Amino acid sequence: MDLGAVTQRSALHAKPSGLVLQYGTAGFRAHAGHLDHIMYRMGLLAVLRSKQTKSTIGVMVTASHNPEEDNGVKLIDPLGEMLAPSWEEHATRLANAEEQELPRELVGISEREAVDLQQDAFVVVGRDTRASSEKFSQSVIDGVTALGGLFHDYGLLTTPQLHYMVYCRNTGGQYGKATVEGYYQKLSKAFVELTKQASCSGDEHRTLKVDCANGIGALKLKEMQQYFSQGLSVQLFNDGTKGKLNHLCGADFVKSHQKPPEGMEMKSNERCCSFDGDADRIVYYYRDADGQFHLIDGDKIATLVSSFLKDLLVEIGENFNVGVVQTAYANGSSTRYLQEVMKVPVYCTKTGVKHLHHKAQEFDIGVYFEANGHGTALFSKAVEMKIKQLAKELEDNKGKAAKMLANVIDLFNQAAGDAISDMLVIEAILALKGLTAQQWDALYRDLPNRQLKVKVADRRVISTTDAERQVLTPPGLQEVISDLVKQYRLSRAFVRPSGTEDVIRVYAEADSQANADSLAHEVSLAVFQLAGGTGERPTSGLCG
Ligand code: NG1
Ligand code: ZN
Repeated sequence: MDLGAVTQRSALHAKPSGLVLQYGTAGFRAHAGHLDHIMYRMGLLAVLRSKQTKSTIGVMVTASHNPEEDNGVKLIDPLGEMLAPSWEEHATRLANAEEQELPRELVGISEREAVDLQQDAFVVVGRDTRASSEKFSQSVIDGVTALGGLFHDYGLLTTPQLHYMVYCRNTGGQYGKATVEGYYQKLSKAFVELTKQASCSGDEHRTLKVDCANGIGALKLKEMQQYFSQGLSVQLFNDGTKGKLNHLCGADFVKSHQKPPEGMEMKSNERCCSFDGDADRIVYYYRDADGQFHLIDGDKIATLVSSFLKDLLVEIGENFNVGVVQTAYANGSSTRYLQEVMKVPVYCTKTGVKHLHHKAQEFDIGVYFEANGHGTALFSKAVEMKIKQLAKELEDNKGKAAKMLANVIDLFNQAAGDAISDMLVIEAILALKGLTAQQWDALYRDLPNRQLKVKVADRRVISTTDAERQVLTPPGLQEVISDLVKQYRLSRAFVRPSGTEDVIRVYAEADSQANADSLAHEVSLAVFQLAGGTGERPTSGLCG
């Protein structure tokens, strides 16, 4: 390890002294002005991780749905997964080491993780469309080369595309070709094959309006649409040519405000969807004949997907174990529907896709979605092989079902939640089942809910247990929340520190919107009082 070169180059990416940042739910996120040293150091860390795992590691520069002024970075592990938790700690330590401590910290990590420094390192880099991202990806590359690592810069990519590239490269191309073209071809082929089997449905069923959050999704969908146009035509809005990234649009805006994005014309009963800023989340929605807006979130996507998969499994007579993984943010109605009507086992993990992803890997087929629309379905290797073999052997309806399953496996991004891949899966299922958005929405009725944010002096004062559904500290807060919940029907509420923003998040649901709003407000007040709220006391009617 040439520590001289590392230190010398680090001076060009100097850490503002005293600045402390943490590797959170999705890597580092902060105002772009605070991040250059983090980028350089994540380049360094990626080299160590690559040497240790003897694999290609990914570094993605993005802050997803955060405002344009923010940015962020996360590392992608060999199978396209989120970075292992022990390395998140290394990331935080490395990020917070003052300039003179940097070499010692690097040596410490290498020793603790038994990194063979003679090993080659290869890092792939991708970035979103933020103004600061290009320069930041250069800082990452500076870090990679300072430690003697080799790299490939993919330039502009959606986050899930970079996960896909990492997975392809570490499976010797078995999963697919590690190029943007390879990604388009693999997904589009599976989609077109699938939709060919749909009985002819009217044109309106095959047109979809997509709000791209003024982000990278617009560029990539524009490039990709020619590959799948046989099965679907997409109309792009908020494509980045006029509006600001994530501003009054995108999946996060639509989900948290429960209203349509600006910049999209919606006629009644038109099927619409929104991506977030780095295209790893998707939510659907429509207006009914009375002009009322209806949101179809990640929970309903998980329900649609798992019911489709279960039907096909019944058809081919295979009894694979299918599980659905959610977080505490899943709407209570969705959990009830999955368990009681669909008879699917449902598990709850902590927020953050790495938790859901790992849980989903325990099943033959694991479907996981956060309510905000981030998710995918995972198929074990054995199941994939079996289904692909049945697709060749079986005939008639069974053969048709097995072929559909084989294509669905190829269409889902097995490395990460992916708005483009999920969109194509959903469109294929709706076409095959002949369902409109309204019919899909009618599977169950969401319980009214509200999310709020509370500012506190130090969000670490709140700790949680039971997959974040119960508060452990500060003392007394859980009792207050439990008492408040008892005052409403069909109610539930919980609070947790955000991993991507400096706030406490509050969630409440109840039998009516007014009650969900009121419960969320009362819980916010309790958080403000018992967990060291700062600034103005929460006022009712505020939307998080
Ligand atoms: P935090 O800020 O930790 O709540 C948010 C989302 C997560 C996840 C991450 C990463 C909610 C309530 N939280 O995390 O689900 O998607 O961002 O983007 O939606
Ligand atoms: Zn995202």
